Amino acid sequence: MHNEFDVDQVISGENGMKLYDSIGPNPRIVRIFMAEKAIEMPKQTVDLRGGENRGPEHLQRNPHGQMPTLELDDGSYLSEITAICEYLEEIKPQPAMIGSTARERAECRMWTRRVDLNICEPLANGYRFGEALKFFEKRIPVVPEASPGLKMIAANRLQWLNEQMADGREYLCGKRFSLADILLFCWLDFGALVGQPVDPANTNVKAWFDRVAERPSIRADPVTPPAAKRA
Ligand SMILES: N[C@@H](CCC(=O)N[C@@H](CS)C(=O)NCC(=O)O)C(=O)O
Repeated sequence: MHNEFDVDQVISGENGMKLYDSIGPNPRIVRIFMAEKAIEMPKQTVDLRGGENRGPEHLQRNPHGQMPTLELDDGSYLSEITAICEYLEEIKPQPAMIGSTARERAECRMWTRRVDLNICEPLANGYRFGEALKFFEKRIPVVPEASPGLKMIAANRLQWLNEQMADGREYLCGKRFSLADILLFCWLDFGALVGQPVDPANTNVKAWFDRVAERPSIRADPVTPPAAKRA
């Protein structure tokens, strides 16, 4: 298994890891995280639109049938984007995208969890149970009547975040660009394509979004159209 002394191999992609990749915000988050840390590895595209991620071969990699999934050098697999990013940060700690100290790491995890639970997940499920219902109803349990409420929660918590950012911070963790920013950015970028744009009244969030959008890692990996046609 890797440790932090494998850094050169991690950078050169000779480490035996492989990213099972696809369209969608979650794989994009991991790709941007890797780009920020200059981590390269082979990628294998899985056809999410065609449902390959729900087929037996991918289910054996990730029993949740979701994307992305990271194959490790011993042939085992990791999924869930935050777990994948935590693993990559541990084997290549610099540049730190989670944190260099216990305090920094905790701060990033706090913001990652806040935006994930309160904004990204409700936004995603608002879309899956709404515009993308026909696409997702054969894949996951769906609750169509929850869609408007979930969208309302995401919008409400974004407004809350806008108030938090009135302190003039550059990024969610102050001056540090981190995993929390990548996660939120990718979901808001996607939200704008599926009927959940950021309310322009959230001027602090909008300024942060425009700042993050200029990063080379983001510009090099633009948002892709949603997999689902409108229900
Ligand atoms: N909690 C998972 C979510 C993964 C996820 O929902 N991935 C989407 C792509 S953005 C997916 O696989 N969608 C297709 C499907 O569920 O069939 C993570 O953190 O990785």
